[in-house]
Amino acid sequence: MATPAQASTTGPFTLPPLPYKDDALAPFITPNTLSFHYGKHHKAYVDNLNKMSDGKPYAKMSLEEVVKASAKEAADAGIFNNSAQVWNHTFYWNSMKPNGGGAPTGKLLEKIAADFGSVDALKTQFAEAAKTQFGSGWAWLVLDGGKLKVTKTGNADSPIAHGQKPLLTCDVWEHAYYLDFQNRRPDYVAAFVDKLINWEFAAANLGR
Ligand code: MN3
Repeated sequence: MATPAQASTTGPFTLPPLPYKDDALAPFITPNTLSFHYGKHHKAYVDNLNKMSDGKPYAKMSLEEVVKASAKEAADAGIFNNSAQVWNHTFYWNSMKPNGGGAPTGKLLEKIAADFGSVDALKTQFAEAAKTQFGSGWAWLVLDGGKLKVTKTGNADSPIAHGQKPLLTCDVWEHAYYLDFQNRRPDYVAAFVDKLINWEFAAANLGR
């Protein structure tokens, strides 16, 4: 029983709509998980960011600019954590699609073959990063200095704060999977890699 999320109505930062219906990723990610993860967690980051940035120069910046600027200011860790979590979550929703998984094509496939050897090698590395991120965080496929790499970040941290260009991400905070998989993070990660990845989104992020 999903509760429709309320769009934030105060402040410059908004909660973007989910790119699919809340039952679109079932049975791997259920409407119950999406209603909490998107409707509560993601929304709370937006609301917190609006409160924390009120009256500050950050309120006039784009979300991506806020992430990059606040990453350099230790005193603005709260702004960084909430802005990066807003950005990371929107990117995560788009990294998945109904009937996802499979394999990429075209330029992305060629680039993966060049930088990882094969799609299976990339999938294995990505799953390993997602499973071994200690505690809360994210696994990523990024473009870094012209080369595709698998990375992981802790808590709210985001590759966009480190000069890398993300192509895909998997949220490995417990709130992403605990209602559906309990402590079985490896099963959630396997479902993400095999059934949910949106390779068209990754290809669009790689660019032409
Ligand atoms: Mn999350």
